[in-house]
Amino acid sequence: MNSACPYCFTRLGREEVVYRCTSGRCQPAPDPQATALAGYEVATTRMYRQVLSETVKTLPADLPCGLCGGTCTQEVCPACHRDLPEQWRNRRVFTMAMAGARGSGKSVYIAVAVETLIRYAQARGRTVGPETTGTQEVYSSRYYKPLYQENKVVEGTPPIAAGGAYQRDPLIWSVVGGPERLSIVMRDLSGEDVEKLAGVRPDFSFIDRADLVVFLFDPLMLESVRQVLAGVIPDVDAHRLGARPGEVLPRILAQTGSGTARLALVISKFDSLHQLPRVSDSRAAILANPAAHFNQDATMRRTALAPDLAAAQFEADSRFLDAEVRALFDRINEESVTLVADQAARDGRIAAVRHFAVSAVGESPLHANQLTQRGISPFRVLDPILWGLSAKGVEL
Ligand SMILES: Nc1nc2c(ncn2[C@@H]2O[C@H](COP(=O)(O)OP(=O)(O)OP(=O)(O)O)[C@@H](O)[C@H]2O)c(=O)[nH]1
Ligand SMILES: [Mg+2]
Ligand SMILES: [Zn+2]
Ligand SMILES: [Zn+2]
Repeated sequence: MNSACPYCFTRLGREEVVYRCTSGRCQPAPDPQATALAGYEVATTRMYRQVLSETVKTLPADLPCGLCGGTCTQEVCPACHRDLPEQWRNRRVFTMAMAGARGSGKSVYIAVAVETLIRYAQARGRTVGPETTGTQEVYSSRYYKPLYQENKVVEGTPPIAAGGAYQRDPLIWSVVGGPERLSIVMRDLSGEDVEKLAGVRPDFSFIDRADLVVFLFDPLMLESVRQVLAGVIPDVDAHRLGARPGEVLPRILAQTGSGTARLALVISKFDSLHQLPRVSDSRAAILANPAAHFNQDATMRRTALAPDLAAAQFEADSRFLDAEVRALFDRINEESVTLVADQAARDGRIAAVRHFAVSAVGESPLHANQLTQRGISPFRVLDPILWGLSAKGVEL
């Protein structure tokens, strides 16, 4: 697993390097290629490329600027021209993107997955920390604080072209203590953007290049589930009800084609389905089955096992869960979602698809200002990420 650009997810070749002028004398100019891949205006200073050849056997650490005579020291992505973090070229980089309709739980998932990842890695003798101060700041103010300190419902992620689009910069986490330093890059998406996606878009091409696309399917968006659960689950988020997941997934899959990305097709807010046994519903019996894999979570228990054994158990458990969740899609009359994803895998547009069920919060919020009563109790949140990592040969 080579390094990859944390913005556009393009793998960095070992044969070329691009630097941009950092003398301070060259002014940034509008950059059409960078703008197209970003989805908003980007300006860059003059860039210079060096390719390995007969005469150049090693890549230089900087390049002279032909315009101002200064030195170009900032390495940028050859595709989208964005600045790469320091020492980035030699990292192993795992890239993942969150996808789903408005309110499907992407941002909450990121917050809870990061916290769980930190705890899980710690139990495995590793540390996970923010790679950049940007990640630290955005994560803390937009994800961690609202959820873990203020116990509030987080705000909808603004469209990327709008002001205040904090998701422009990816969240970058480094995992230290394993065989090699690993970086995990997460890109959050605005459901509003996703719902408007039409055709194949350069600014969404990172989805195709991602190692893992986590697509959140919110069961509460289904009329059939909503009606049954009315009265059991409060409707705090009714005002930001998004599109049906079945309409959104094809828009995401339309961005794929290279067969790189693995698709985790995830039923989010699974705690809400756990409420079905409380009401009289034909699906209650399956969901109430205590032996079902979607009623158990062994994530933290596996950390006590030897890595090989933990990986084997995870794989077996995850395959069972996949089958159960597939069957569940059938029971909620959304088998078309599974079919569309399977077709993309068969056509080689994505590398694979697997089904998951997660709950980030663990319960439905009663008020926008009170996210949980019992505190956040994540359920199976790491599964999609562990699956994606394991496919790349990384066993956390
Ligand atoms: N019951 C339950 N509700 C959840 C869970 N996770 C998120 N929610 C609810 O879903 C709402 C939306 O979550 P967000 O993470 O903001 O959704 P999003 O997908 O980021 O939405 P956009 O940013 O608009 O695309 C939250 O405010 C919670 O009320 C969960 O695990 N269980
Ligand atoms: Mg969001
Ligand atoms: Zn890039
Ligand atoms: Zn210059």
